[in-house]
Amino acid sequence: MHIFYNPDHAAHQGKLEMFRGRMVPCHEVPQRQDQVAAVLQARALGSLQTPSRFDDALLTRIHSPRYLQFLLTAWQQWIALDPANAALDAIPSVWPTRSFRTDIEPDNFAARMGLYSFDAGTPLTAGTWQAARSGADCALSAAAHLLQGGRAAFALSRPPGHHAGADFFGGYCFLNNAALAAQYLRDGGLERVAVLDVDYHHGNGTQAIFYERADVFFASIHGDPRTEYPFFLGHADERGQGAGLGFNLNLPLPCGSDYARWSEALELALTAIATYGAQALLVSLGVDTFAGDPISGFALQSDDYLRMGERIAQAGLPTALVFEGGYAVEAVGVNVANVLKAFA
Ligand code: OKP
Ligand code: ZN
Repeated sequence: MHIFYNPDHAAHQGKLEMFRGRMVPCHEVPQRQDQVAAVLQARALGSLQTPSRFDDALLTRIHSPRYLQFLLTAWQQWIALDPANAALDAIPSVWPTRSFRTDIEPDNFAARMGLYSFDAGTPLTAGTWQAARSGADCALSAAAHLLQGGRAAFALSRPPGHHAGADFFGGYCFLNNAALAAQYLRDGGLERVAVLDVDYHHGNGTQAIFYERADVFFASIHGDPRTEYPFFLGHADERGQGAGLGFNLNLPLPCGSDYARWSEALELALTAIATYGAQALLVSLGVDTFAGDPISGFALQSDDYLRMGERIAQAGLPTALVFEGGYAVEAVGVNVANVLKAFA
């Protein structure tokens, strides 16, 4: 198993996120990736490799140029407001909701932060661009490995990506690593690519990016958005639109779901992916479905991830797995390693 780890991930280290009226320590911390790397090495599940550097132009296959330009320069804009801002993270606080315009990029920095985001839980820091950019390289390296004939690769990237849309960040995500990898496979000549998102939270960014396309099938198993983040997308009746109608599958589950329940949804997702005729599989691998996860509501146990990996491997497709969520830091390594074991 080829494992591409993000050597720059710790450059992104948010301090606080907004939660129930107060600022609380960020859940999405560098120790998450370090913990996964340590367990993968201890269990000899593959060699950790630095990703190749891919051309910036690949990012515009998924993200808008003005969004990328903003992310690249946001920290400089933030400290230009006041040098003392260097000690703080930049956090959005105002958004263009229904009836507002989004075609004009405001001159005000706080307004630009709101234009390009959807929540106040995602601090932008001095090293966010550097970390997210190298994280994207990990996902692209994993995809490139499949195009070279590899059977499986793991992108150990943080920050995560599946909530990031074509032109917005949020949910701890800035660049949509799985979408970039899926597009890379398409551009490399594969005609039908599937994304299976098993993170506890619905991958709203990935869904939105491919919603009107038939060439990338998106399937997601997640906490019901009526009660769970990101709330405003991820319902079962979202099946795609236009040319993409029928190529989006959402399988929301109630809080408390255990592996018996969860694995029924996995069967449905993998059957749909097989019927679609996918030539390669991207897995948005969040392990925040774990019973001990501090921000999620499913009840999977560490051993369940062994069965999850076995079942996904049974699909028999070239597979790139991309790290997403998982916030029980002491268990995140074992849970990811258990999934990868079946591919190693
Ligand atoms: C990212 B991934 C908002 C806090 C809500 C956001 C959860 C993001 C999960 N103020 N928490 O899907 O694991
Ligand atoms: Zn998640």
